[in-house]
Amino acid sequence: MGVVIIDGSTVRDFVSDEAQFKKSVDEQFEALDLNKDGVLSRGELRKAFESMRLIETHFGIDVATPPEQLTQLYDSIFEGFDCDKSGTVDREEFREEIKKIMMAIAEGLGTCPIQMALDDQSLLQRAADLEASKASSASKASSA
Ligand SMILES: [Ca+2]
Repeated sequence: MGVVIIDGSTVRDFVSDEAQFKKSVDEQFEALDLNKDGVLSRGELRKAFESMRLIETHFGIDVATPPEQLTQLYDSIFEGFDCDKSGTVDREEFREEIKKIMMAIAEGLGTCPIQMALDDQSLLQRAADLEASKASSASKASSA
């Protein structure tokens, strides 16, 4: 968990860097695909969102959400990812939806930088890392 300062352009740059974005999202996908069958099931995706704690917390404060309401929420998230209604989420569907979510986050952040406490593996953390590495590689001669 680290604290980073990001704004909308940090996130947008990350999403538009296709190779980097694909690599990061693919890694997340593989980590989430617990039974390694190449697709995400309803349960696997639910675990992912539970671990991101996007829904149970509101600005870092736990809010009590009734279990049946949570299940409805997770179902609607799943439907959003499962474009072809196959009952599973494949790599492309996952990437497309993550892209939409990231762009929505970028939109929400706008041009006003905010501090966020992030999990080291989160995509927003990756976005911040990418920006930092670009900034540092621009200022020093290539030594890799
Ligand atoms: Ca799976």
